Amino acid sequence: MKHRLVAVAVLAIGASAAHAQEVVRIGATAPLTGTQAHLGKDIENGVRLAVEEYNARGVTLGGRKVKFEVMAEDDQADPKTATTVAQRFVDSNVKGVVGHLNSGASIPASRIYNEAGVPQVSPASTNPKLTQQGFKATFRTIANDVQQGLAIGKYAATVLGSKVAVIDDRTAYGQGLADEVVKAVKASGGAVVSREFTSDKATDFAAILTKLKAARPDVIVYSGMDAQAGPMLKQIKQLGISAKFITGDGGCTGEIIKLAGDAITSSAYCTQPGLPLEKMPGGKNFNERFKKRFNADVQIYAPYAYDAASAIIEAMKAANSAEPAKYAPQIAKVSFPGVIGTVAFDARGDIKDGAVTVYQFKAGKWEPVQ
Ligand code: ABU
Repeated sequence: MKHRLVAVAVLAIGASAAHAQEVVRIGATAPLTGTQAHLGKDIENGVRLAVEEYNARGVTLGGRKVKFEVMAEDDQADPKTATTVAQRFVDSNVKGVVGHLNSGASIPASRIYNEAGVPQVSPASTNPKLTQQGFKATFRTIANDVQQGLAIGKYAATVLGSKVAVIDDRTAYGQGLADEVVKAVKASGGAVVSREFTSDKATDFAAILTKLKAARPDVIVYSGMDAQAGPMLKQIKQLGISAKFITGDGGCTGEIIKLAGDAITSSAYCTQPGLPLEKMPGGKNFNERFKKRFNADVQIYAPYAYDAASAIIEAMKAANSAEPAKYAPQIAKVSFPGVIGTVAFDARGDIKDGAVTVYQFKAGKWEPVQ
């Protein structure tokens, strides 16, 4: 009798061990409060959708069923907070991180991930420096600002007008992109007639716009986020400046349309690294699943965040392990059909074949023009 009880107990323990799931934590970080929260939530939701769909399909690593869990953290678009968040992820045994949104957050945080050996895949940080540091497990699923700056500068100088004024927000993203724009304007035969800067917290642009007006630009390039670009468009109208306006992905959102009100017209343009959502190979289907799950529209970065989380999980599957030391080298080798297209990285960790799309504001929304 005693032997039978022991046997039953052993069987029960064996069965529960076989069913026990190993929890694998994936970090998702971006500004989840403040003026960029709509973009940060877009990233968090993209990661959540990927994780939920992999969990539903079921993933087994090293013979054990795993359950992926998202640990979401607010970096407040702040470089110092981003490093605190990065350390919190490392201390919480997070196996991979999707983030950050802002280049100014991703770059300092990447040092902490690199030292701890935790892979980082940014879905939004476009400053080229992020992947130029020589870190082996730093990747991004979005084209960088060398490509985006070239597209903006060339389009501004050759299509919108040869006299170009450039304003940036002095963040790693804004300043880095503006530098690339200036190079491209000059290379395209245009002239930079004014170069001004503001900050990513500013709301009043009257002084720099008044100064810039005197240079009579054909086009104003704003390199920063929608929270500044929207009010800036209003103040451009108030000052009677008739120049065209173009901004990068940080301002290429639905939010800028709300913030600018009737000051946004068909003279406004923007760019996004990547294809329009409806032209991404998996875009239409992703959009439907995203809307159904979150009752929210995709802003910009959700497909890139979904594919970033997928790249981490596909690499774990290839390594048959969630241990960063084992699966990190596999991220460099992934090649799978993502929402945005084929997800594969070059030797630096940048997405291969990153495209840039130019949009014009028409009939109440952004329409791709090139
Ligand atoms: N790519 C635009 C916003 C994010 C960044 O700082 O790079």
